[in-house]
Amino acid sequence: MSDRPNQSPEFLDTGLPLVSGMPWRVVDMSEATVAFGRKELELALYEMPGLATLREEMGSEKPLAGAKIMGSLHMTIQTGVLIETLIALGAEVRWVSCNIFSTQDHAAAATVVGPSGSVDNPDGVPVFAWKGETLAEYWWCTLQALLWPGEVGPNLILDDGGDATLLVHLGAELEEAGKIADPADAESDEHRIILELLKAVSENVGDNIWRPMAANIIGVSEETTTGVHRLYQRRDEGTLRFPAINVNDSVTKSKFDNLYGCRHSLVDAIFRATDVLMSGKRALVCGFGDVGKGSAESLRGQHAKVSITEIDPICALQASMMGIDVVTLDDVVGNTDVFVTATGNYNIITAQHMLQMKHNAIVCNIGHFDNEIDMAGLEAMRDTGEVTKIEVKPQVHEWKFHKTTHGPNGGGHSIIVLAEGRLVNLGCATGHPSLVMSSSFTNQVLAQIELHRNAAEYGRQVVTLPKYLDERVARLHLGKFDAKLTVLSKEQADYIGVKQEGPYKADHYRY
Ligand code: NAD
Ligand code: 9W4
Repeated sequence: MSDRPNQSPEFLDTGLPLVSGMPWRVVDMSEATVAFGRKELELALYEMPGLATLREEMGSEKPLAGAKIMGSLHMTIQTGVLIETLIALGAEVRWVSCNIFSTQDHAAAATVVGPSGSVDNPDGVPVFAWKGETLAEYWWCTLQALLWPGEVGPNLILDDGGDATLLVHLGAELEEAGKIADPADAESDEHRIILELLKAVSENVGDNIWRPMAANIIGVSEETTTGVHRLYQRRDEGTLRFPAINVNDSVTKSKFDNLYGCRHSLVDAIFRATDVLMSGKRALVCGFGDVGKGSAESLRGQHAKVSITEIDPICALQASMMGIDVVTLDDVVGNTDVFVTATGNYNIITAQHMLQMKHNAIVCNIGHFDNEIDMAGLEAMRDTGEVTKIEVKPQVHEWKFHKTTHGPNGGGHSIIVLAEGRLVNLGCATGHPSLVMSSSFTNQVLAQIELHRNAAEYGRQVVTLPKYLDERVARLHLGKFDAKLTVLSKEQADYIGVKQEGPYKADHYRY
């Protein structure tokens, strides 16, 4: 950790000065950790051809020269490759994680040191992130990355979930209203921390911080559904202060994040957690959207007998056309070995369902972040002594029911719950592989370049990247697979009514 002296008061109970002036803050800058991070960054770059090719093609042109990008996105190895690509294209960058648990500390340390720096003389990017931040520390980190030394702030945001965008907007709104944030008005613990931060800034730094910062920001690119949803809300309310590019809905982002990523990481997570053979087992995937489709394929790849549940007849018909049985959970709950939720909905597997499951059935969620499986119901049964929770290892728990009679020797049965009912591919494995993230992050880089060049043309709107850029992201990845595209002749292009160089499909086309 760096330890520059500072006069600023401590922020809440973080032990950190509100405005730190620290050049970065990560938790482990040991030589071994930095070397491990650097090696993984090198390996990941080779698996992120979109980013590598953008560096080769545009590195000398520096299309991001003058861009000051504040990034709020999981500080992982793949994100390190994204950050170093933005730098290679000429940007200045400051970074935080968008989740208190998602930082890979070796990635954060190696990104601070940079490719040509050393532990004693870091030469990389100011990163403020570590695994296991408190919420107060999390918002402190976000503030540090937004405060740009010698400047009013960044001119671009790269956001995942919308927290950086939120802080700038709330700050500017309070300043405009001439109000000091009142933590007593908070709607939640996290909201109170945000209001404490804004109050502390106005009292200790000034009451004209956020307005100039917001005015200096020409745009934001947003990674996820949640963040995009918040942006459309602001756009509709007329409170959005700068244009936004919705990266989430690029085809090359969503297919990779939802379908191919989960196809890779579901079984990976179950294996790392349990080492149980999937072949021949009965597996049930609840929800057959892209995440469900990827999950079902993941399990079918292991020759599990996969069934799905659906509410939507179109998705149910798609499953039928793949030879997958469409069933209801109630009908199969007693003879299924592995349950996976992927609906984006809540309360899919209830405690009542769990009472009926086979002994040692595996239960996990890869969909909405924490309530597709009714863990609260299970906890309530634990309070009454009906069930005991036994830790097998972190993220793997046996829940032993005492009142059932279909367990060993007619006693109570157990189930194995992974990742506490949260996203199993993140809790029990390491999320998406680099190649999947390459597709998402290449969209991010193109979005940042587009905003840096043309933000003024967009107004305060939320837009997706034009299809020719989505196609460009795909093109940038084809070489990795030795894929050779057929070139459309002029006559063929005219015949189907497209340009030879694309885009090849109408905007409403569903891939
Ligand atoms: P989607 O909307 O395409 O698919 C969800 C499907 O679930 C839909 O077809 C819907 O009809 C069905 N469904 C809804 N309620 C149901 C119910 N009660 N029973 C059965 N089916 C039901 O969404 P998606 O893109 O597949 O994403 C699903 C969830 O996965 C989202 O919450 C998303 O945020 C999350 N996600 C997770 C990861 C990951 O890495 N773990 C990656 C991407 C997305
Ligand atoms: N990760 C994460 C990891 C651990 C973890 C409370 C203790 C998402 C996308 C990418 O969210 C991510 N532990 C948690 S929550 C949690 C979240 N808890 C909850 O109890 C444990 C995450 C994107 N991504 C990849 O998928 C691969 N590289 C990437 O950048 C990363 C992390």
